[in-house]
Amino acid sequence: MTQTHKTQTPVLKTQVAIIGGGPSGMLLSLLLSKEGIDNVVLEQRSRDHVLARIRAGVLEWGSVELLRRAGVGARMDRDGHVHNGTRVAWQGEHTMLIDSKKWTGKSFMAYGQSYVTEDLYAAVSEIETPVLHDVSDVQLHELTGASHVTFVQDGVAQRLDCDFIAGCDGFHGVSRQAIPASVQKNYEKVYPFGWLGVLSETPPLPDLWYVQHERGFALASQRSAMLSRYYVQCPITDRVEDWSDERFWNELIARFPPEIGSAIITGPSIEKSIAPLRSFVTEPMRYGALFLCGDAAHIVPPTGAKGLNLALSDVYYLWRGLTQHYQQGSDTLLDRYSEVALDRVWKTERFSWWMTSLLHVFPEQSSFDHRTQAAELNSILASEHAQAWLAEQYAGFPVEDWG
Ligand code: RFL
Ligand code: PHB
Repeated sequence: MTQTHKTQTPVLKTQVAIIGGGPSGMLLSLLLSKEGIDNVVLEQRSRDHVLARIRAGVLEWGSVELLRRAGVGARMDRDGHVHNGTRVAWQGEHTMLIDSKKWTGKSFMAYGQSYVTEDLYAAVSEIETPVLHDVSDVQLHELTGASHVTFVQDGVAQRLDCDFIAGCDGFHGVSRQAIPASVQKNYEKVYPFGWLGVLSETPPLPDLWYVQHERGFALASQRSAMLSRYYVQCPITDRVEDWSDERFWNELIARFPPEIGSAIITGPSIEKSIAPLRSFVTEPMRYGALFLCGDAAHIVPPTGAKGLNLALSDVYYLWRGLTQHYQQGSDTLLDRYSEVALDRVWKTERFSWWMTSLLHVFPEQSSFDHRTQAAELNSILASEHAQAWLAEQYAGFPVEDWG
């Protein structure tokens, strides 16, 4: 990053301006810096705020390998928990293993998004790439011309000139809004329920469990040997205050088959929050110099554990494209970015929607719908082909090996 003063406004200059310092923005920054590509990250919140967010917990093997390749795999490999499959229970009695190792050769890793983000922040600050926190009023300009970003930091208006802008600023960010409505098409589905999540300092169940029950969906996950993460489907109108710890544990356990529910070790919650569920895709993911990555371009309901993984595969495609641009002077990969990323996005959107539809109770659901949901799970249990297909999708669609 270089700095000049044209008028009163300080003008910074870089090759790639990255809007958003979540996992997408920070991984992209790290990968670009390692290729010698100059970049600046603009993040609206403080570093402490970003690192305190509790979100995803499951990394596909492709994500694990990408993080290792970026040089941030050491703590993940030490503290993460490798799983060869995940379990599903339904109607309080049936169970099945989605054996991803058997059907795809791939495992997955339980390792919290907050740890991934911490590892990325540590690596980026070590190589001294600028990450500007607490910036406000970020605006994108001239996306098909002399692209630049303006923002305010510490009350001072600034301008960042750049070749490219990576919009990594999540679903509520500004980057997506900078694409003219005439070229943008949005697809959206909002689900009529939420997930109440609880973090507790208790030993988790050994496996991840996705649970369908007539009382609603439940999920048992983990962060470490002494940190559990659980979720129950709840009405979207509920507030966290409606859910005492006692009510949460009773509801969670009631949704599991009794022999598994009785193994859940309860304790005080250390975090409790309600998340809405949404499917969303914007097309295209590129407009002029702007490339959208991660939640800025798409949202999946968390039932398949895919949001962070999709964000990381977008970053992979963009990193390869930008590297080709700067090192080989060719834009063939950048020109295909939107098409290639969206192919994987839509397959994953379909899977996440399907897992959500299969495992949740919908308000308008009839007894017929409830029985066909159970019949679908019984059909998967009875078919090795269906189990293999489910395992392939849970393990994650291949990331096209390009560049
Ligand atoms: P993020 O994490 O939202 O980061 C965006 C960053 O941009 C900043 N920002 C701005 N900065 C500058 N100017 C602006 N105008 C800005 N507006 C926003 C924000 O402060 C923030 O720091 O997006 P990113 O990097 O694309 O990462 C996406 C993931 O966070 C998300 O997909 C996952 O958390 C989704 N997700 C899961 N994904 C998985 O792969 N596996 C899981 O097991 C999983 N579980 C989950 C989840 C998401 C959940 N919630 C809360 C919706 C479980 C839950 C409950
Ligand atoms: C989590 O650990 O937070 C988690 C695990 C699996 C999911 C969603 C969230 O599908």
